[in-house]
Amino acid sequence: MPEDIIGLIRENVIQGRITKDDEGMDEGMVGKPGVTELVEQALASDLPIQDIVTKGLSGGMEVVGQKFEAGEYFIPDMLASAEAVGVAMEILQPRLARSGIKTKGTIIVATVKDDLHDIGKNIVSILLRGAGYAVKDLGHNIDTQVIVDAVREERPQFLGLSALLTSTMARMADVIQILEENGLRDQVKIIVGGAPVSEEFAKSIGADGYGADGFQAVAVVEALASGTEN
Ligand code: B12
Repeated sequence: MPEDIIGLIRENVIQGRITKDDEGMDEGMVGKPGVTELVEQALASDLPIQDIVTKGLSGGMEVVGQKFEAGEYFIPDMLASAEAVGVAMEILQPRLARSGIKTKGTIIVATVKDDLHDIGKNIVSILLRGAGYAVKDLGHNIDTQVIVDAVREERPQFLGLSALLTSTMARMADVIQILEENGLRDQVKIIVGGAPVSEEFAKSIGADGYGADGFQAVAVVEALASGTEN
């Protein structure tokens, strides 16, 4: 059943199993398809990439977060799942990337200072590239001044900021404030995202847009580009 493939991808992200040879958390998993084999099966079955990403990969990471919070998972477990998502996105990337298309605009993305979470930002980057934008990914744990300097030098149309910790969300406001102080705020549209970020928070710090997931990130950028955002 094709729908089950998505469920199995989700389960194997939770197990942190990249290939059929991996053990995972539960016993008796060796030999069963891992994320790599399952994502390839999903593509061969023409399952929507949006479902693979949101229900399979992000859905799995959501459960991993719950398990970490419950004290059931530890950092190495989170990392194993994170790696499985990274491998899956590498497989999906060629399907998402459009070749030979004139870029619609440039976007700089970064995870803010003191925040090491980069899976969500990477997904956003891949989907934006797939939608035809030239993405410059500065990486994670990026100093506020480095982001500001990149905006000054590269003059992108968009800046996408990611934060996964309540303690690092405020760095997004810092970036906006320093861009303002340097007279650079008006030349770039800023979108923000990450699990603790909300539409309200985005508005409160003066961002131009918020996306709850990678697909929304693309929709928000497209709306800002065409001036149809509210
Ligand atoms: C994987 C993970 C890690 C990995 C990160 C590996 C990596 N390379 O990214 C590691 C092990 C390093 C890690 C470390 C820590 N983590 Co952690 N981690 C997670 C976990 C389980 C999953 C995050 C993830 O990848 N989600 C999947 C992706 C696809 O979703 P996403 O990031 O939300 O991104 C989507 C959207 O948010 C949106 N989006 C994201 N960015 C952007 C940007 C823009 C512009 C837009 C528009 C949209 C957008 O689109 C994305 C794609 O759909 C979360 C739990 C959770 N539910 O979030 C905890 C979580 C974020 N971690 C947490 C904690 C506490 C930590 C540590 C402090 C643990 C510790 N004691 O050391 C450290 C902090 C390290 C640091 N300084 O950053 C807490 C944060 C609590 C809080 N309120 O702040 C969480 C919520 C777990 C929990 N429930 O307790 N973590």
